[in-house]
Amino acid sequence: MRFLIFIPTYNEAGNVRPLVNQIRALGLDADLLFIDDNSPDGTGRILDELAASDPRIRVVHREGKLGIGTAHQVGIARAYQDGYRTLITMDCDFTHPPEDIPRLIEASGGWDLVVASRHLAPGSLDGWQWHRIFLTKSAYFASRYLLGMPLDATGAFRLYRLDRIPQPLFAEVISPSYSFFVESLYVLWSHGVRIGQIPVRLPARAQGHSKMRPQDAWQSLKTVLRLAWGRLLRP
Ligand SMILES: Nc1nc2c(ncn2[C@@H]2O[C@H](COP(=O)(O)OP(=O)(O)OP(=O)(O)O)[C@@H](O)[C@H]2O)c(=O)[nH]1
Ligand SMILES: [Mg+2]
Repeated sequence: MRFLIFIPTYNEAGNVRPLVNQIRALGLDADLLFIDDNSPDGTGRILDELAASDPRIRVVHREGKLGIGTAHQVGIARAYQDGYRTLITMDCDFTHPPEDIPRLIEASGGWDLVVASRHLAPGSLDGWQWHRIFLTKSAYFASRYLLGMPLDATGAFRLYRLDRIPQPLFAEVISPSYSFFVESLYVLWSHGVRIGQIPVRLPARAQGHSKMRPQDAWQSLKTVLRLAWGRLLRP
């Protein structure tokens, strides 16, 4: 089964090569798509070198930091356009271990979308800073009790069965940044897309720095409240 793995990058110069090597070591029939937002640390140049030596790697360069949500929108649109039936999305910083990709694929038979969940196995967030654990748990609580969606809604480690998800649903997702994740999951969920989960243990970021700022968490909370309000008003 040929599929696409999409990875957005911003200042991941130390991570891209080892990540590609680890994914390749799995021996999957996968093409890779990166979207780099003109990373000041030269990630885009390294990606171009990787793409030059591997025809299954493609790189989209955008002129500046346009947000992780819009990067995922472009990645998803490209995947549909290029006819992939399955799309996997993940971060570049090894918080999404490549060795879990086969488990996502195994789980995808019965679902339209499979989400890696940090809330199913004990110790999933070992080694994370307390404030990130607090944010992740709060987001899970909000997703569960405000949106009625008992899912790990804020993570990017996902498998989309594009052959089963109508593309126009993604046009309803408007968040440009981190709130893309909870919004996209809610939009798909509320349109009856069948969403499964696999338990994952996620290590903290290996190298480089987080791009998530306090205003991104605040924006995600505002998005949840907007969606919850819409849910209340729904007939
Ligand atoms: N193209 C693009 N990629 C981005 C942008 N912001 C973040 N990324 C990438 O999206 C992925 C997730 O970003 P992170 O900074 O790791 O966010 P996070 O996982 O919530 O934060 P940490 O847990 O601290 O790592 C990484 O691969 C980043 O390089 C952006 O504006 N544009
Ligand atoms: Mg990260």
